[in-house]
Amino acid sequence: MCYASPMKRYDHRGIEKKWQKEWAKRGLYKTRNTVKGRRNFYLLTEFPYPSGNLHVGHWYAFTAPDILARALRMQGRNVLYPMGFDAFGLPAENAAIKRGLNPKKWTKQNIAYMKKQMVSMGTSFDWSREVQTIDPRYYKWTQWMFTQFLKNGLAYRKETPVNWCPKDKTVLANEQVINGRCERCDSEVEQRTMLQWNLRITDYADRLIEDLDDLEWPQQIKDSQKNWIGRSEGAEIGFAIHFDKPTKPTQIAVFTTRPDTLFGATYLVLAPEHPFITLALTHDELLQNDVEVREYVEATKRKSDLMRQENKEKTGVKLEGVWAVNPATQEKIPVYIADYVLAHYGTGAIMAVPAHDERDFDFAKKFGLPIRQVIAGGDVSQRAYTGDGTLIHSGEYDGIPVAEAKQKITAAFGLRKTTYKLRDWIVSRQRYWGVPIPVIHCPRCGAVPVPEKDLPVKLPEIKDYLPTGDGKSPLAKADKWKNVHCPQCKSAAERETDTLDTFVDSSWYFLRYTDPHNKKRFADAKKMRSWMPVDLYSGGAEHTTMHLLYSRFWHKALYDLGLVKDKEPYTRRMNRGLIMGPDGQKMSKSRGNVIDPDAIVKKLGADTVRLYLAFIGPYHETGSYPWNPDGVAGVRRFLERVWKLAQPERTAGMAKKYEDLESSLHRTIKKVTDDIAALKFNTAIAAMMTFLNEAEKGISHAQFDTFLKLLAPFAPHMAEELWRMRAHKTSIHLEKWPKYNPKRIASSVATIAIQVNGKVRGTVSVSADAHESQVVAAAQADESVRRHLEGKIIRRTIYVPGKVLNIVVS
Ligand code: ANZ
Ligand code: ZN
Repeated sequence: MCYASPMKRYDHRGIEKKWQKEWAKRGLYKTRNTVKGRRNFYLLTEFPYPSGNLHVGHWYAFTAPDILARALRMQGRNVLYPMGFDAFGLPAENAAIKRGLNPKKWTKQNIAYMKKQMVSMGTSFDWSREVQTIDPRYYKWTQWMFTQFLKNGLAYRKETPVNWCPKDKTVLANEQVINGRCERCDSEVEQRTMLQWNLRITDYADRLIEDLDDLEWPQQIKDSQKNWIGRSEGAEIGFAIHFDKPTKPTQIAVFTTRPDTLFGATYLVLAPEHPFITLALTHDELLQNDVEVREYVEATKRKSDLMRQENKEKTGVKLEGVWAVNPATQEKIPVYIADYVLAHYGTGAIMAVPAHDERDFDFAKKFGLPIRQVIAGGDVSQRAYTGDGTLIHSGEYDGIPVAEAKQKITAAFGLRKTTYKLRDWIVSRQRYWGVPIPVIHCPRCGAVPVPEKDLPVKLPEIKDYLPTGDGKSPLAKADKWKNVHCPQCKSAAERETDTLDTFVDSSWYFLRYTDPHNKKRFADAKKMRSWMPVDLYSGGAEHTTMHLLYSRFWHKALYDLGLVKDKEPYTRRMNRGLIMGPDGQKMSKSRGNVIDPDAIVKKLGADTVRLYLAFIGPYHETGSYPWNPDGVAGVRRFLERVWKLAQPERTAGMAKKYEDLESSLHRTIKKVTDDIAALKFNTAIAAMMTFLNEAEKGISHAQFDTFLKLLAPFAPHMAEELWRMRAHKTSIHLEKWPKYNPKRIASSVATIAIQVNGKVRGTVSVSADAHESQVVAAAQADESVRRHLEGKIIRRTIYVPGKVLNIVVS
């Protein structure tokens, strides 16, 4: 008999608040460095800028790995899943300035709010390990590491050509310039030369490439880093330079990856910034057209390297009165300056081979220069031939293939040389909101690192923190702070007033999580040992050639100084996908397609949003997934059905096992377990949905308990509520993960009758949920069926799942 008992409503709001409080009170996610019998797992997800509030992307970044963290804990691992804030830097500072607020106040306010939001997601972060890069107790160690680098020659100060953002009034790293524009504010970037602090990342170029081999990273991420580092094997070849005026000849070296084409070099091109030009312009009798040259040099200054590399009409100026000699042919060839040759790549000079290089071809056509083919294999009348072949018009080298000729011509005329696209990392920022560079400039001793006992150099509170645009940080005006005595000789000296790039702050934050309160070291060696290297690092694709590369370099530098034990910080890396607006476009305020997660959490609950985001696509792939309101409603309905099924009147008296459901349950356990491990949260959820369909026909108490445990990492609040409703006294999140019985899975075998053109010809045994294609394959392998298929063509198949397969042949 059935009584309409008042069913408890699924009140997500009450439930979620209640359990979030309770978990915090019980310290459920406090992580100890070691726990007996549990292996450690370090799961890291990139920490956010305190921009104001969390968007859907943050939800995706934090809640999906949270599923893995929770599952791993139930599976017996000791999991570190920490969180913090990358709180210095331009975005926060710009936002504060826009609102007329002090950056510190603004940042702190945002952190407080965002933390609340992160709790509202039901994330299992251990907040006792929170790291904020603006905390002097943290940046003391950022500064300390910088001083170690300085003492060991890894940090140096140099007049450096830099990208200057006129709006943000600061230097930008190459990585922060996108198509000639500032990554943050989209202003066109200018070129300036400034005295800057650099880190020697280029010293690590080879190791940054080679050590990728040992990492379990997607190939695509490895390739991006390799391309960014851009190692080129080639040769340096010297060209003699002669003048029309009676002046002593000199030499210019070029870098080439095609020494085999030397006989086809019909002119030289120098970057307008090449030191030879600077020198020639001070001896104006050398250049017959020095005015024209000077003008071109000036015009080039207004262009960024990226603009110069764009494929458009070539420009340049011939140096009148100057000649080069091709060392292979002894021919006199003209010398040009052109902005397509970059000053800071290779030697800043090239030998131009128009027959075999596209840019040189375009240039030669425009300036009427000779095009001499030296590699057979293609036609060079319309365009350059860049393919392989054997040498022609190359004297004694004729008939030799390209690869061999490269070796031979290099040996005869030049030196082997490897060049990189990667530049040293400029870390000076002329901004207030950052870590002060811990250096004191002394007129006698030079740049002196601030001694450890005087660290941290605290960022002073100043009134006028607006960027000045004069190339100096606002700290330059903080006289009281700036004027100090030299730590070495005690003379009057000045502090460095630039601050560090925020990518420095984030280059080691994951080490601090292992020992966040240490006052004596950046982290205790033993504690680092228990967690490092990070087992899985989840992040955004935009960091592939920035943070991800910088932090690998930083880690290697620490490794070389004996400060960490691993060569690489992250064993596995994954770049997650992007959540798009419902229209499939990138979410943006101007498009009006921004989804506000807070509103949905209020209406439908954090569990729904978590589950929806986990369901939206495979987590380890970098696809883009449009937000679908129907999908959200769908997962909410799923949760409501779970809720309903849990009500006492549904499971009352269900003490006996529902045998039919048993094998399905075991299959679901296996599928959810495997899929979580593979980060395929979407198919894990699909499996739970399938299971629910069956369970609604009848489920026992024990079976339902097992199901709840599978659900717990995904919908932690609901799972906890239902668990406790069922009179369990302790948290479901402390339960052991269910194990499946392989026998139970195997027992779910179905016998399928196989028909050929409507007549039963045999039977096959397959797993009950086998796909049609699997059944067809099994049928084709069956002896008695095969006899009826021989010599025939399968036109189509009709499958009644679990029962009959009809194969239509003719
Ligand atoms: C002669 C030549 C002949 C070249 C040929 C190419 C093809 P990657 O692979 O990117 O390293 N180059 C060298 N320095 C340059 C600079 N500062 N600015 C612009 N271009 C520069 O490219 C190396 C090639 O780019 C070099 O090889 C040089 O042109 C050019 F059939 O030398 B090659
Ligand atoms: Zn001194």
